[in-house]
Amino acid sequence: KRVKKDVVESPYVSAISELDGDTISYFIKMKLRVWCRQPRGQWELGSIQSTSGEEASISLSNGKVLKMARSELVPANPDILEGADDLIKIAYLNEPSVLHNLRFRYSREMIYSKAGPVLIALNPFKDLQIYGNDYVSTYRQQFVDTPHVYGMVDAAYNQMMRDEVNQSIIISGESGSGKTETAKIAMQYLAALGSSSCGRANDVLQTNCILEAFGNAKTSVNDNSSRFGKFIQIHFSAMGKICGAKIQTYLLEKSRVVQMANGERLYHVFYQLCAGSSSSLKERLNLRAAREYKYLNQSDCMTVDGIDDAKNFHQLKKAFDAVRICKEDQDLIFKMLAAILWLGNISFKVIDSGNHIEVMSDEAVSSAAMLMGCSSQELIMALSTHKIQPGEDTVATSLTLLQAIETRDAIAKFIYASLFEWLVQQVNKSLEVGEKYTEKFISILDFYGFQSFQKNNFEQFCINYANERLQQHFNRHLFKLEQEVCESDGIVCTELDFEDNQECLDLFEKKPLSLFSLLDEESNLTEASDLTFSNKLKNLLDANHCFKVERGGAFSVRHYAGEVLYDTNGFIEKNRDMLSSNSIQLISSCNCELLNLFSEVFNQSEEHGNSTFHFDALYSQKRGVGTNFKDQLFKLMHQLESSTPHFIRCIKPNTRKHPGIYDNELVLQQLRSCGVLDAVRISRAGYPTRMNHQEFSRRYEFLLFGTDVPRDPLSTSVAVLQKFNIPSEMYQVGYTKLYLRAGQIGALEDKRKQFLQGTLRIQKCFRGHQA
Ligand code: AOV
Ligand code: MG
Repeated sequence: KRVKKDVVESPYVSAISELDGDTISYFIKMKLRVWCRQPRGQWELGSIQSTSGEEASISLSNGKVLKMARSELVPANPDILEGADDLIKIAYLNEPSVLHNLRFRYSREMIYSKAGPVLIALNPFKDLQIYGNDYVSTYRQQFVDTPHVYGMVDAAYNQMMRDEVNQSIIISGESGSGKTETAKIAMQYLAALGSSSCGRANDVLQTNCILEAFGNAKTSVNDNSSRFGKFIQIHFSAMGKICGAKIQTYLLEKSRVVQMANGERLYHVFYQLCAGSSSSLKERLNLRAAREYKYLNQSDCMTVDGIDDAKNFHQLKKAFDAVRICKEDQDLIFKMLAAILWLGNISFKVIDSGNHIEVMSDEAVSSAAMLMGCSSQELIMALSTHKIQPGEDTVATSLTLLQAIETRDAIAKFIYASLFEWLVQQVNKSLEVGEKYTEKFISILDFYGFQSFQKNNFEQFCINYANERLQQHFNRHLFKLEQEVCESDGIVCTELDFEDNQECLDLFEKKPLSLFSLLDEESNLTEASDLTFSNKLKNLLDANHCFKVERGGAFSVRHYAGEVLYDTNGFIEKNRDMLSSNSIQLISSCNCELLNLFSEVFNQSEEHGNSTFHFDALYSQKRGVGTNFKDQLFKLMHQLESSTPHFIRCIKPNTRKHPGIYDNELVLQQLRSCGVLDAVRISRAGYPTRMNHQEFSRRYEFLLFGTDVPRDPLSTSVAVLQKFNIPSEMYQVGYTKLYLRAGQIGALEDKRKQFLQGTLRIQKCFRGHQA
């Protein structure tokens, strides 16, 4: 189904335009409640007192009376719909109504709402008493059906057990919106349902502690920000017990090993190690306090309120034990971390009138060398020289200061990233599911949301591409789901129009002229730079509708969630992610089990022609970080597509990380970019109000008084609709539910109100007569 452009740019524009002029006229005629747009863009509730021409005079709830243009008014929903737990139930889907509804619920600590099949989770920024064993059993026994992560996970679990189909829970949202917490809440629920005597469920929960220590850090936005994407499959036996798990991680933010912004921290584990290690470990690692390490003290932030690094270090060691990482391996891990910290303290002296450097031979060099298992001299050579091989003879040239710093940092980043990957492998080995147990699984995806900053880099480029893929999955699924609902309830489906973002995806991935393939092509040229890359894009991609060349080597992409400007600075280098041949040689020759293991990737890359780039191999075609990520994502999508998805959208109600504050603008922008409004639109296109026949007849049956009231709810529903002359094109009658077009429920509510007021008047009058 194709395609209406405005849907993508702003779901709200189309949501609002759903309300044709007639609806507003009706509201004006009936003097109903409306939302009025105020000068600064915010909305106020009011009711229409009188109208003349294009103007209406509105009385606001604070008593003020305003004159407003019709175009500044949108319908408010009848009281009965206030705080609806599903946005689909809102009769008039418009910006202020959706925001008001979520705000109404948030102020009553109802942080979860549905938008059709999607669960919306507003971050409460405080501990709510809505989790734990009692709640698990309440949801397990289905005593309540108020929206909750537990409810959604329970449905997934039941579906898995009943239909034997794998399930996935896809969580997205901005940084700090609550994805990781939500994923943990989901895992807790599964662990509670699926725990057995073998204790696997607890082991699976312990992985969170390890991954968070190594993959999370304090950022300016979130004190416990995940700097990687995570996909965990939790496997269940035929009896529904957890029998293993498998974790896949994506795009760890490597740069955070060596630098961060002020007020932020590196990965938690560095601080944990410094704060929590025993004196004997400290001695073995020659470990100092955190503030003595340059990587750590670049920022003024060493500790975080509410985070106890020493305590977390003990928990980390326990978690290592739980997933059977032996003490020797634990020691090796800590050694690598200490080596990275000492590498950061290595400094350089500029010689040769500023052109070259010398490594300061001090404690930093000797400690780093000792921990890595090489001699100080070998480390110094790797950090200060670059070998070129013209023919047989090797010529070593001295590096500049910038090159030396880059080389040192590249080694640190390489060690850390390899360590992270290796750890995930160890965890996976420990939680591996034996062949004979392989049954079904529920996977949970905790992935970075769409990002659009003033300046966007290679990281945002990859992350937004991933979101574009997930969005397509989301849209296609909802569309399919809606059709299934219609079919099973025996009604005719409305023609849905939603934008498919294939064109934007093609821009990224369709060979030969795609952003990723051109980036690899350029990365493989020795003389390439970010400028040659951006020129190439300009020449070859200009015709694509989703692509625009911008000034200063930048370009912008029209994503489903809005246009994003990317700065090509650093693209080539980050895509190559290379290590100098000197560094590779050093790492391979170190007397350290882990480093030897990590260096195997270079041998493999030569054999298989993929994996990482490095200086000496630039002439052969290598795949860059971008393409590898794309391939990883293809696999992920394949896994998601072969499972039944459940979507959770996390929303951050304020940027101050405070409970109780709800910032309309901020919420709105997130609802847009996570596609929630599209979801609502798709799910309610045509017939937004859905009520089952029992509910409907219970509420409106009495309006039929004086006529023969039919017995069954379905006939009652139809009789009510007919009595009030609701035109037949305004509704459809399904087997289980009534489907009403926008505005119809409001009209019926008015009838109901008028009728009740009439009855009240008659009663009063009657009593008056009696008196
Ligand atoms: P994120 O995963 O979405 O950000 P988190 O899950 O780390 O966000 O949540 C951020 C913080 O919000 C947590 O540390 C909690 O303090 C609070 N929080 C979130 N959800 C809840 C909840 N249900 N109950 C109580 N507090 C909550 V990032 O990983 O930065 O994208 O990269
Ligand atoms: Mg997170």
